[in-house]
Amino acid sequence: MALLSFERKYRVRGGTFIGGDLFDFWVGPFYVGFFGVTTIFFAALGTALIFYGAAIGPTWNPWLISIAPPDIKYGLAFAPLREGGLWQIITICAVGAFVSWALREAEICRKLGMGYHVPVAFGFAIFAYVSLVVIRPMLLGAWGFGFPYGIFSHLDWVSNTGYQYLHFHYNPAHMLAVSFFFTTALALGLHGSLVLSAVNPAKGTDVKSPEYEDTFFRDLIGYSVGTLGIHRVGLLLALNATFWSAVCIIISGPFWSRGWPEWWTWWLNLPIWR
Ligand code: 07D
Ligand code: 07D
Ligand code: U10
Repeated sequence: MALLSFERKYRVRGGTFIGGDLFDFWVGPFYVGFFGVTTIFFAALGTALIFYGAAIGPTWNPWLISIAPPDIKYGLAFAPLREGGLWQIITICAVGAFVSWALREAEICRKLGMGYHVPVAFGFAIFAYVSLVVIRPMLLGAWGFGFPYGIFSHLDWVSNTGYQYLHFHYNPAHMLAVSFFFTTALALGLHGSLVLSAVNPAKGTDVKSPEYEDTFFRDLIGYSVGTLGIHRVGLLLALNATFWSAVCIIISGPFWSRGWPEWWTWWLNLPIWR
């Protein structure tokens, strides 16, 4: 069935979590739904507030615009708008927009009778963001520990926060996260290239079946995880990358406040060296 006629066929009512039929329609290719409206609301408000922050700030240079969180002295209280209050409302808008987007994905899954894998996966990205601007600041007792919203300023925050622990590479959860990110890229490189080599071969040659893909890896490394399995592996790798990222930043401060190299003294203190 052609894609456009398939879309017409599945565009039927139902599957919504909330709002019944009210927002159960499409605008062009986009499904709207209750959570489409809340997405637009939070995203529009958050973006408008970033523009407002830029307007009262020192620059319109897009690389340098920055909306900073409140000073640590405000703790977990609301701060005045110009002293971090904007950052707090923008954070609420961001969480609102991201969660709305995930729920809109889930409604689309229900309409199509599909699994919830995509919204669950996006949930891990939201978790990483929330760990940076909600969970860790709350554990440390001040919103001021969140990162500033600006292209370069957020890089400064990452660098400063890293050096606060002397050598962030020694954070064991950071090591796991980095390794999972690298492995995700390796897996996607292998998967993309293998599929293209089989189903998009040189002109005049036949498209190859999955058995060829399996055989390639059995010949090469003695085992093939299979054509369904590689997608499970990919998802698992990507989710772990984000999950261990969230862990590595949540433990930095709330659960380990010294330099990360020092954490490894447990290794030097193992009784086997004595
Ligand atoms: C390709 C999907 C499309 C998404 C894009 C990003 C905005 C921001 C806002 C002017 C893969 C859209 C960007 C909406 C405009 C204003 C106020 C996804 C793709 C194209 N970062 N980060 C970038 C975000 C954090 C770090 C680039 C967001 C943490 C480092 C872009 C968040 C830490 C580097 C960006 C976030 C961190 C970057 C490219 C949220 C640890 C780079 C992103 C909401 C995770 C790189 C100048 C990309 C760069 C970069 C956006 C959080 C570290 C501006 C939205 C605090 C070290 N980050 N980032 O391709 O070039 O993502 O920076 O959490 O080197 Mg960042
Ligand atoms: C948080 C993004 C969520 C995004 C969402 C969606 C929009 C809409 C709209 C396009 C998690 C946003 C959508 C806005 C856009 C349109 C239309 C993703 C998030 C919800 N590090 N490090 C990480 C490496 C060093 C430090 C993570 C490598 C130094 C700190 C990852 C190296 C020091 C923190 C990672 C390296 C240091 C991190 C980031 C190498 C600095 C964190 C990925 C090779 C001196 C952060 C949860 C991530 C973290 C983090 C990789 C070096 C410090 C594992 C490869 C030694 C302080 N680093 N790092 O988390 O864990 O993505 O955040 O040297 O906070 Mg690191
Ligand atoms: C994968 C795959 C696979 C495929 C695939 C893909 C993974 C099996 C089959 C998909 C992969 C690709 C296409 C590859 C490229 C993708 C990437 C590199 C990832 C990064 C992507 C991007 C950078 C693109 C990002 C673009 C986005 C997010 C779209 C932006 C769109 C919007 C902001 C609109 C969203 C729509 C919403 C929220 C609902 C609908 C709303 C409207 C249309 C607007 C009008 C609003 C209303 C009608 C509601 C009214 C609103 C109200 C009342 C509130 C208003 C309030 C105010 C304050 C204004 O595995 O193989 O192939 O393809």
